[in-house]
Amino acid sequence: MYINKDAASRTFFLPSLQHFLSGPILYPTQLKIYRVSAQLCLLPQSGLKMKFSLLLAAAPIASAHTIFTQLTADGKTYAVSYGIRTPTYDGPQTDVNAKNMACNGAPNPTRSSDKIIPVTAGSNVSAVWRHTLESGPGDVMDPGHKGPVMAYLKKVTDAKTDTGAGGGWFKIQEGGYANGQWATNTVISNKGNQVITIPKCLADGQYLLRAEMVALHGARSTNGAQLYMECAQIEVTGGTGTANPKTYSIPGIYKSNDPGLLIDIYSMKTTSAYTIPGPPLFTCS
Ligand SMILES: [Cu+2]
Repeated sequence: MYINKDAASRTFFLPSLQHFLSGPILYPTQLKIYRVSAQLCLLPQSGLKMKFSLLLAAAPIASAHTIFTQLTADGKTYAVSYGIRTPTYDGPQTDVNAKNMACNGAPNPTRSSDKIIPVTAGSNVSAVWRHTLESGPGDVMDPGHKGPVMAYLKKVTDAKTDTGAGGGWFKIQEGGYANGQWATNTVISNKGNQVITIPKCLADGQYLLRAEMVALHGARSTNGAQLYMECAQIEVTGGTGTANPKTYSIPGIYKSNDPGLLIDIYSMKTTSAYTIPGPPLFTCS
């Protein structure tokens, strides 16, 4: 079983196991984690040994967290990290009140970019998600990571330097839970592409495009939701400029006890309703 040697990867093991084991949910106290060079071996202390063997044989789990690594805009897919503030480690943000909830950052080493990507208002762009900066389309995120997917914009004077923290944000895309399917799983099956329509009614100029996936496998406890986000630096042209979106602060759009962030997803049924966190969706009409 090959996974990140970082201790944080322990947190992904449990949802992975929960995904593959339909029966009991395993908690850390039931497991002993052995570190063998770059590999981690999980050995059950009792009980589930046979299921474990099957799991180890059948499913080398290599996809844990995720990163918005590159943008496709106006038919062009830009290089990984081009115009996007990508981290070298794919960990989540978990404190909804942290400044780094805006465009990622510590504890994940997040790098700036001196590039700005041109985008035509009214077009669809794709935020491309990958497990790591080196992963391909078959390795987007562990499918046991289930939750909503969202995108936000903020108009800025200088997209290369604006930290993103503070007011000015509005939501332009969201997906939650419908018919037993989470939006994150739709992105995974779509080869990591989160399709986002850039509203036609925007004013031209520079924006930060914040794409976000949320994993709720640990969200039964406060701050257990894992939020993944990066900001792309874009220049919008062709907008009609008629938009006057109500804007919100990041941090500020989420509370740790939001029903969409503090939730036991394993008790949900196919027909269960789910409340997507954050402000209402902005649309032009
Ligand atoms: Cu993860």
